[in-house]
Amino acid sequence: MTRALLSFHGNGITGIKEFEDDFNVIRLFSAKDPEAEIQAHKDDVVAINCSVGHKITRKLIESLPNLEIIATFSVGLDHIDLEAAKERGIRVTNTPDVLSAETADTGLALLLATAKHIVVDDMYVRVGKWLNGDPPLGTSLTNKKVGIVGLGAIGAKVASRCAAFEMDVSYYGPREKIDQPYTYYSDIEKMAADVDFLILTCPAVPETINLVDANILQALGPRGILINIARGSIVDEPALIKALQNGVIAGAGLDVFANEPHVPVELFPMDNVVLLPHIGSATKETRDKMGRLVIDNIKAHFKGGKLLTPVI
Ligand code: 8YV
Repeated sequence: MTRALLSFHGNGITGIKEFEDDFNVIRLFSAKDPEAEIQAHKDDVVAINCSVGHKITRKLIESLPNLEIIATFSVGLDHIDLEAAKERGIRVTNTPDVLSAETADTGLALLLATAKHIVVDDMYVRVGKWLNGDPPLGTSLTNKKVGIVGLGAIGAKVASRCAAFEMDVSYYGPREKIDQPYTYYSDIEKMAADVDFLILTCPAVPETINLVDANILQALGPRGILINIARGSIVDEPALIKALQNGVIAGAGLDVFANEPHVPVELFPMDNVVLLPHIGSATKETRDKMGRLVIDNIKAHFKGGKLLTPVI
């Protein structure tokens, strides 16, 4: 058997060439008929290299009898059927930590851009509107309250950045973290009612799907701004659109959407939203570190070594 590696993507700037010494690399991302490629190599596939947006379903896992490891180029795992992998004893790795600071920076960029109208004001200059007067005023961050949903590795980096901006930081999550200096809320609705900015950094798991619904947006209120750098599925998107249309909240900065790369067209004409194409971790430096981790995890597995960042 020639060992085959199913690659759903090119592994960023790190690339997948290094795999060629050890595997027959199946480049699904450039295949004419990816499904036919999978079928043709199904008995040889021992590893999967995937990322967000590549659904690693139970059906796919079960169709690959010799699969040993799934390495995802992401910290998020919501695209992988972990139960199915666990049942078969298939190892799963992700890319935590190396992207936490980067993703937090993107969160702050969105927060600043939304509150201070950076994107619309850039356009204000370019289209010559400034010649007719100054644009509407923005909103300060200093001394404002920010509530972070999920104080994990990324949330903690968002928190320390917000603290540096002299904001009053609180967080919501399944449990209080006594080593953290920020105010804990066990009730997200209460926190949303108390803060000016709500920043989502939690993973997409069954407990967080549609966590931010019409009630939470109502609680955040007409001066509140929502920032999402987590997953689109955490927000009830139709409810968010309504809230933005009706002034239930003041604005939103969104890096993630429920059905990427499709973004609800209702958001396009709104000048109180900033929309990004899921660039949380997207810098050369961070993507290179993520690509390296994917390669090193797969190599370690087949050398019988310890996985660097195991999930299961
Ligand atoms: C993706 C992300 O990995 O890590 C995650 O969970 O959402 C991102 O960093 C990136 O968009 C590549 O698909």
